[in-house]
Amino acid sequence: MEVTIIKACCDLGTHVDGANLGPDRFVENYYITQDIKEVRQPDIKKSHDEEDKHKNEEAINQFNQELYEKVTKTLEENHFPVTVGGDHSIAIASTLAAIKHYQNLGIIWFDSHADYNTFETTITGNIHGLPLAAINGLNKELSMFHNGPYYDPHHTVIVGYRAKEENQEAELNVIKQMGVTVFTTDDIKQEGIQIIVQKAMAIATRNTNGVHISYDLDVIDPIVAPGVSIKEPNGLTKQESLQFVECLKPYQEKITSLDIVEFNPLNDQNDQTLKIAREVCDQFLTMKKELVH
Ligand SMILES: [Mn+2]
Repeated sequence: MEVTIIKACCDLGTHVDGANLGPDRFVENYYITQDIKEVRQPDIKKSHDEEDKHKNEEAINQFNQELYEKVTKTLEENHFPVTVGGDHSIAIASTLAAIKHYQNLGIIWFDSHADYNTFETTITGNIHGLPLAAINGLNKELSMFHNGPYYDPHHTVIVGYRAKEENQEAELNVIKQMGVTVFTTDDIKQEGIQIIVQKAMAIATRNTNGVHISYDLDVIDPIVAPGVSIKEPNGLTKQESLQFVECLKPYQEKITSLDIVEFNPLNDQNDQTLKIAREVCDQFLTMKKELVH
């Protein structure tokens, strides 16, 4: 199966600058033969207004509409889309384009944060804290370019969660009410990544046509992957973060689409994070190449 890399150059979803530079750095001198598409954020002044709970919403929606169209086109060409971010708000477009195409998908959100805020629970108003709730059909303002279907929370799984945030209780309440499954970093440390991937994929594949994988690099410990916008200590080892993809291999036919997000080259040291991001991408490229459709 052919793969297309879609560069989603956007950092409007976070107050930290630099994630918009991630995709260019990612493909620079990276010897891949895949098709490349790109979307660039509009040149606006970022909102830093504390009262603003919808920071840069209009520009993000404009960006995501364009990205949605490019991912849709990629799927129509029968290519496997790898969307490289960019902050995680870009996944609203990539994931919804995938479910539009396949109609009924599960999702694995591999992330140290739940990204499950609503406009009611968010304290910062940074939209990269809201995308997973948006693709479960909440925060409708963020998906006006999409007329359904949405991801069913019962086939939505967060893997690697460990963030301690001020509004954690409110966010976790929404997750619980919606029926999303959460496996924490502690669960991975206790049970091993293989068991957790098996459990997560059982939930995401049950009665669905496939699974989207959204891989946020901040799930990895910031000591080995510092090149992200929001660092969460006590994360996964480099080995665990690569094993995650290895463990997905038995399910390769089920995997429809991928994001690799939150690479921020301004925070990286000696290209450590860049190298891991490319290794993750290489693993998926190999996996999909072995699949002849
Ligand atoms: Mn995220």
